[in-house]
Amino acid sequence: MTELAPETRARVAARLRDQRIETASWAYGNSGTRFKVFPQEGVPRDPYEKLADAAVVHRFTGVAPTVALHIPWDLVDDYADLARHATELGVRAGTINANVFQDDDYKLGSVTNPDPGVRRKAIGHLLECVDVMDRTGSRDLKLWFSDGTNYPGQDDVRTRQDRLAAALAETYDRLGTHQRMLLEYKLFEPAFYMTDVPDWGTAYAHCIALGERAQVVIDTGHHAPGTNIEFIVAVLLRAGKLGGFDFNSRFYADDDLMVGAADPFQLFRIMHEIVLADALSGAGAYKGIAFMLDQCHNIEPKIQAVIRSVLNVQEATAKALLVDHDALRAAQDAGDVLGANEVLMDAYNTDVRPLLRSVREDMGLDPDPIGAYRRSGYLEKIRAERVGGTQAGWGA
Ligand code: LRH
Ligand code: MN
Repeated sequence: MTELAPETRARVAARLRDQRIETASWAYGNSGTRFKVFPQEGVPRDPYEKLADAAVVHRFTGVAPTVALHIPWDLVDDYADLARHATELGVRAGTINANVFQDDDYKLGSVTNPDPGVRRKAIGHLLECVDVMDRTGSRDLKLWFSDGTNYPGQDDVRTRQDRLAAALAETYDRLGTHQRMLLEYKLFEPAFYMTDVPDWGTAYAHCIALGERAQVVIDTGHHAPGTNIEFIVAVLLRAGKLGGFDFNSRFYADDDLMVGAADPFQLFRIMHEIVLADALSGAGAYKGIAFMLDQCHNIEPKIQAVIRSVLNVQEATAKALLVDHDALRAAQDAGDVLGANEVLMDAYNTDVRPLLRSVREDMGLDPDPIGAYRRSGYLEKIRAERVGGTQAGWGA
């Protein structure tokens, strides 16, 4: 691709400056697999320290001003004080994630559990998370349910869907007018026969039944191998039901690796659908799609991995913004199969790193965020300071 025309560069640069990517508090804590959690020096011991690390990501990237919280992993006495602390650090509390997947009572399910007392307890937690949103000023409540069964016949599918619908409706009714419910689906794990919200269709059906402030979240690691995720993006956009993304990447299952690491072309195809629909920023046709990272950095340095992930999303977005939509549409309308594909691949094969470096300079940032972070000595500082106490983790 030839040198960018000044107006193209200006248009793309403006969109990249306005991009907003939400990082996840739990990505800064220890995480692992059922085999092992490898603790790392300098890991935060509480939500305040997690916010400090997230603020460093925002300081060097300029596009990560909000941090998703997970309750009770980010349990504090005073959520308003935590939100104030975030603001002092230059970030904001973002999406509130409920957790009804780690309590002993939820072995046979949380909101779908056969035991009405357990369902009541689970709904109670969802309502408490809305209380937290009221104090942190968060717009979105994200709900992922590990609920499911392991053997055919273990429980009745339609009855569990009824229980789920009732819990979602009660929680939806508790939301304020400026608040949204984001329903996340996942094909399997920890349940291995049936998951109650396994796919976009099930999530979509529940969101339709609930109302306009119920939207679907696409976690890029939650699909069967070979799933065309950008197709789901396009369909949910068209239906006005795409609430956001949990970005990560995977080679096999819900690996929660750095977004774009395993399949940068897939991330580009997803961002192409977003840009094509003018859904990148809240200003476009689609209001407030949340672009969130939901990852676990089991063996790699966590803060640097989050910065790398933000850069991967920026690079995929920049390539998508370079797609010549008019040429693409013309080739598509002409049935020019290879021509249309070439328009897309031309953008994908463009090295956008020089453009992003200059956009960062425009923003008063170091063009090389990872280099700047490594030179900052922040990791050495937290390794020295954060001694003692209990390192944060999934608590599983
Ligand atoms: C479930 C999930 C969900 C979160 C959790 C941290 O796999 O993607 O979004 O609550 O990871
Ligand atoms: Mn997720």
